[in-house]
Formats: sequence, structure tokens, C-alpha cells
Amino acid sequence: MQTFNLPTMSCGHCEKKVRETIASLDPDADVKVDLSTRTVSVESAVGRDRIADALKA
Ligand SMILES: [Cu+2]
Repeated sequence: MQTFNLPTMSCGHCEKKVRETIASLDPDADVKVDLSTRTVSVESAVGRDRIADALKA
């Protein structure tokens, strides 16, 4: 399980984008988004750096 803190993620639209971004890297990834803490938890075989880079974009 990898967790990422995304301070700019503030609404459902952001959440959708985050989910789409991760799905484009790994369609089988298990993604949990918590808007109240602005945290994303990802269960995926894809490396942390790749996910972090994609989320930054
Ligand atoms: Cu938003």
C-alpha cells in the first residue's frame, strides 16, 4: 500500500482525475481517496515514483 498526500485535491472532480490518472498507469490498481485528509492510498504493482510523477502532472 502506497499513500500520497495531495494538498490540492479538494473536490470530487479532483478525485475523479486522480482515479483516472492511476487507472491509466494500472487498470487493476486499488485506489482509495480520502478528501477530508487529501490522501490517496494505492494498492498497485506500479512503482511509487511513477505514480507520484503522474499525480504531479
Ligand atoms: Cu477539484
